[in-house]
Amino acid sequence: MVRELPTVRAVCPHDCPDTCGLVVTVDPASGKAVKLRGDAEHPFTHGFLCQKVANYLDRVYHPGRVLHPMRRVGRKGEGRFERVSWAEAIRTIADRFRDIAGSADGPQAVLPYSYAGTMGKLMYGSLDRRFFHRYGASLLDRTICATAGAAGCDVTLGTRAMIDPEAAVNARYIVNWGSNTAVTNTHFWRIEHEARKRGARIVTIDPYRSPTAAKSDWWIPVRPGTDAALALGVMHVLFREGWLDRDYLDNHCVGVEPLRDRVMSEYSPARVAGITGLSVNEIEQFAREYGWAQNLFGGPALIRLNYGLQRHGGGGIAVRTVVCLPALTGDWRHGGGGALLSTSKAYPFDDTFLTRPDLIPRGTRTINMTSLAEALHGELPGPPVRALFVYNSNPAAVNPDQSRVLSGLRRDDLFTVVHDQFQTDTADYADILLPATTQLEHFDLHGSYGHLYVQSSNAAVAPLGEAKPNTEVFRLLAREMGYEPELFDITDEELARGALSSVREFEGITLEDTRRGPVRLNLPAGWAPFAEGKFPTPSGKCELYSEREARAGRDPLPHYRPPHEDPQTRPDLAADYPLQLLTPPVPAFLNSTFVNVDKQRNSAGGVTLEIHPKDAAARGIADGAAVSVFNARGRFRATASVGGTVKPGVVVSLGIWWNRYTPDGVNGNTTTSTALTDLGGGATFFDNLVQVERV
Ligand SMILES: Nc1nc2c(c(=O)[nH]1)N[C@H]1C(S)=C(S)[C@@H](COP(=O)(O)OP(=O)(O)OC[C@H]3O[C@@H](n4cnc5c(=O)[nH]c(N)nc54)[C@H](O)[C@@H]3O)O[C@H]1N2
Ligand SMILES: Nc1nc2c(c(=O)[nH]1)N[C@H]1C(S)=C(S)[C@@H](COP(=O)(O)OP(=O)(O)OC[C@H]3O[C@@H](n4cnc5c(=O)[nH]c(N)nc54)[C@H](O)[C@@H]3O)O[C@H]1N2
Ligand SMILES: [Mo]
Repeated sequence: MVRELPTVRAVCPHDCPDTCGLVVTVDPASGKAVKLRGDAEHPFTHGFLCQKVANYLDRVYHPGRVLHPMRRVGRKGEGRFERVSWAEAIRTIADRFRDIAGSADGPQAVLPYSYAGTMGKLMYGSLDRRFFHRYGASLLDRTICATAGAAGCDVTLGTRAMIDPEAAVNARYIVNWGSNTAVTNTHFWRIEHEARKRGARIVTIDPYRSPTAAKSDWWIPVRPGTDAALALGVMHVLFREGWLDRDYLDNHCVGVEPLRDRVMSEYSPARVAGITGLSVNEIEQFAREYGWAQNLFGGPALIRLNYGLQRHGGGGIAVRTVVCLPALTGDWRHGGGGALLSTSKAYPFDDTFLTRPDLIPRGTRTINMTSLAEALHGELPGPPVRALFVYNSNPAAVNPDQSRVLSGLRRDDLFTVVHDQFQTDTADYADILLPATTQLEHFDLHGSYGHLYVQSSNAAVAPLGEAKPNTEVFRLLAREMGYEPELFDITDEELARGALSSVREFEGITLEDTRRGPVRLNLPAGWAPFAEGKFPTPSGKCELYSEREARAGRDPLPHYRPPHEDPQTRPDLAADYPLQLLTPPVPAFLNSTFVNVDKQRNSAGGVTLEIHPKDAAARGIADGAAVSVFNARGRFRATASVGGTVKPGVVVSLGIWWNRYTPDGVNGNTTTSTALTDLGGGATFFDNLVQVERV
């Protein structure tokens, strides 16, 4: 009887704000996990799991799991391997690392490459960082997802835009801004829904009629990359009509007058309409509803902004600009009002202890992960990249300018190690492929970027085959390299205990508590960090005007910066490639994770291209036709889906497919560029002009 078997509490490790609590049932006779469900007692995720993780056992017990260390026998990219022992694999890597360190190129010719395959504190970044710091490898700037928005928020607020997400039930005007909340943050969508039952209106600003936009009360189809202009137009109306919280502006903000002058002279609704593709009426109505939320809907406005608006050349300034809005209306005063990007900064984990930045040799270079194509082709300053160590990431599928990433990975003189649970597109290029444990096979400690609970994930089953957790791989490598035992002979539990240092938010929270279930940070219910100003900026205020930006030689005020590839400002480029392509994730996948699970891939269907009937007709493309999507960087095939999910001039192809499952072996990232955002050096996946033709 399954009901009587022991259960273990775990946590979903995936890169998603919800960080769900899991309960895993284990059959002691076989040592296998036989059932996995959501933790009904979890105060934020309430036992509901997305379709991907509800089927997590399909991933754990997938026949494609890498179970032993392997060595490449075929050509790079072919994916042919033979089994070797862990001892031999570790020795091979250490020998190569020692060789490189002793050569004229030095240890910086080794590039560690990782992102958020798991969000667990230990497996995301702990002994791996210590190892590469100790070795002296190049540092990696992890920009592929969130740095533009982080930098943008930082200018205005001094930290990420955040509130207590559970308090959002009190919001009465909720704006999903570049956020596919119903798909990418389902438990917060549930809260939005609860607020709607209490009278809230839900609006979604997105060039794509995403599932979230479709379920909202109002879809505002802004032109890609123009969100800052829209926010500035809203400010224009707020100043013009005097729909402002004067007291909040006077006491908690700097730069009100210069901002007013800027928006009154430069961002009239008529000009903003021309930039954003919205009508003057839409802009005026949105400004009125936003500025008058208290009167019209009986509660504060909340902007749930996310990543869509960040992935453009002006993504940093767009976020900086949008997060000025709640200061104008004073919505920060009210629990559940204001703006929410990420709660990650609410967790004061001791990352210095985990990663030991003091070990980094002075003068070590940093490589921006978004520039992997350039790094692999020797186009960055410093020594060539001679060895690449990939874990928690699948750059062959997720990185921009894919053709050049793949040609870089094909280099014969590059030594590539991949540590993963599966033989991904990237693993096909590995010289050494190492088997990784899944979340059910190791212990980890979790914060969240969508709620305020600390959790531990307990190991439910023994590692499958010879799989090892990330921490263990670096313990073995450190031992082989002869590194100091005091840095590496530390258990995962000891690492977790150290990360939970005794700062206020963790006071009284022990590791043992977190192993029994989610523990809320010591923050009051309805936590509203900026209710009384107290912004962690240099001035201590919300910086509408930023002295720091001025000193950095940038415009100190919010402004609109067009995308790199903007049909309005780059008519030369648009003459050949007139359509703005967006490639956000399909609900069945988590970035490129789960693409190899049949149930998920079948539910995703195939590679599609959503296109407006007018753009389709102009190209002789019928619904269901095979099309080719291309620009100067690359070309991929898709099936046309002609309809009203996009405006003319915009096309959408959901991803992120593994290349091997696409019609022609490359995914949408074959067209995306490695150009960076204005602030934060972030990726610009959605800033991408293409042409489409019938095949
Ligand atoms: N199911 C599922 N959930 C996920 C993920 C996943 O892959 N699958 N990924 C996780 C990760 S790593 C992240 S970072 C988050 C991402 O979470 P979100 O930011 O919510 O997700 P995206 O789909 O990347 O982007 C949101 C929307 O922005 C729109 N968009 C594109 N360009 C613009 C623009 O210029 N302006 C505006 N206003 N909107 C624009 C897109 O059309 C898209 O619908 O989700 C996490 N959750
Ligand atoms: N075109 C386009 N490209 C995008 C995006 C987009 O919207 N459009 N989204 C971008 C975003 S938001 C992000 S965050 C990135 C995501 O890019 P990545 O961080 O590379 O994410 P995944 O594709 O999910 O790949 C994670 C890999 O880590 C492995 N893994 C999981 N757990 C572990 C573990 O414990 N140990 C080890 N060693 N490996 C593990 C998984 O099996 C998987 O292969 O992609 C970006 N790329
Ligand atoms: Mo992400």
